Amino acid sequence: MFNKILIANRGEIALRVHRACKELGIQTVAVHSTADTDSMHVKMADESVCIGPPATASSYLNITAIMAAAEITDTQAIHPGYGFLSENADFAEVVTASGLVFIGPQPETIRLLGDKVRARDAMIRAGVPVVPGSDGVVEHEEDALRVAREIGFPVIIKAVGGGGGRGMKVVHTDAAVVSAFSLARNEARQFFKNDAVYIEKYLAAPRHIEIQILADRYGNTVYLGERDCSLQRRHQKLLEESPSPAVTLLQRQTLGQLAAHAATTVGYHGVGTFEFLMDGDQFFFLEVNTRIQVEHPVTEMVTGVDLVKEQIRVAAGEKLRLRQEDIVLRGHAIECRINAEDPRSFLPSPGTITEYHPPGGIGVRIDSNAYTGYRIPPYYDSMIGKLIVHGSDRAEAIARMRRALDEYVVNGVATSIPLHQQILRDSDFCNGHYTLSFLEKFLQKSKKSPKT
Ligand code: MV4
Repeated sequence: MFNKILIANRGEIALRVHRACKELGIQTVAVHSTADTDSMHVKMADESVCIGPPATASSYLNITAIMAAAEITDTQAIHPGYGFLSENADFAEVVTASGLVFIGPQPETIRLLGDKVRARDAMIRAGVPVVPGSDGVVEHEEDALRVAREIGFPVIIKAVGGGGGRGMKVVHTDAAVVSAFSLARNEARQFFKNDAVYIEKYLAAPRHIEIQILADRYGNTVYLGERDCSLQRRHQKLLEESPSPAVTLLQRQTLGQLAAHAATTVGYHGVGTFEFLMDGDQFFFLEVNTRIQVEHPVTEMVTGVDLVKEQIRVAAGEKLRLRQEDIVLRGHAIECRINAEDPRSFLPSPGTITEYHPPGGIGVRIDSNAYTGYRIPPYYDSMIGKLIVHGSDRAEAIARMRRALDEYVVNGVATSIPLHQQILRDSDFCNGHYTLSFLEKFLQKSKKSPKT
């Protein structure tokens, strides 16, 4: 096992990783920008190194500065958290080439799965269902039109280097294909420095279901159930739950076994997430996330498995101690992301938290870097924490989440707490009847009849 890990991140995930390290007897090194000197992750770590000015390009994305911090602190491994450098194959390569351990899959695996066409191809070969679409990259507009007509409108044009929703174009007619094709390519070139695009059948109102997997270096892979992440606005997830109210036991087993098998075929190790769209009772593979995800706690709450500790253990070369039959789902978990933002306009609301009192009690977990007096810097994302509850079933988890949201005091900045309180009282949400388009409709509804 490692003696010391550098955590190349900030905010709640840096704290989350620190906590796993402490339980494993590992020393931690925090890195931070000059905007984060007073951050909780810096206060809690055993050592800290300032790696640059606030701009992420100069600090949390600054590979040279992070490697220098690792060098001077005599670190053995680097945990990238989520976002920032977590899915950057070049970073993973630099870490490995410096003789350190990158806590994540191998650089080649990150590169393979980061290329959405290669990933789709690998999944087809592993027997995983994908959305009907083009056979690889579409090079010319004539081909785009032919593929679109073959699979039938609507279609979606996606960037090979994309993910997370940027640079996608939905097309409904022949006439719109040509302009959308060149627009998608231009955006892809700008955002991802790669103008390659591909085409899929567009599913209008699917659910977003993702399977958590965990793999060691020796080909042992387990799946840890699914998360339903359909509740999102413009690709920003707001609330996640596990298990999904829409997924049956048989579907969970089938999809889980497929994901675990596919992970093994690409030599995956570490934690990973297989994203699927669920349309009716059909599942279609979208992409693999090669990082620990924001919403991992709902899986931890229903499985009792500490995913970050397991991630560190397999990165250190340990064999998986869990077999599939050891993974038992118990009860129901829900996570609400608490953002410092206006619940109506969704604009960030940076500033000082004048009063902070998190909820507590049975089945309540807070993963947050907030405290009374904390000044939220304007440079980074607006998430100030996550409220996760566990209950014996979905109804108890919902009641517990309502109770915990009512207890949560965050003064001085606007937060998404009121929005969550409204969602937790919506009948479609409470019945489990919601898709990716839920929130848009919900916000229109609440505009017409504002209730508190
Ligand atoms: C889709 C889709 C519908 N049909 N692909 C968005 C991010 C990227 N991971 C893929 N995304 C989507 N791909 C087909 N063929 C709808 C989405 C999508 C979405 C997916 C997951 C989570 C949130 C989403 C929000 C809007 C659209």
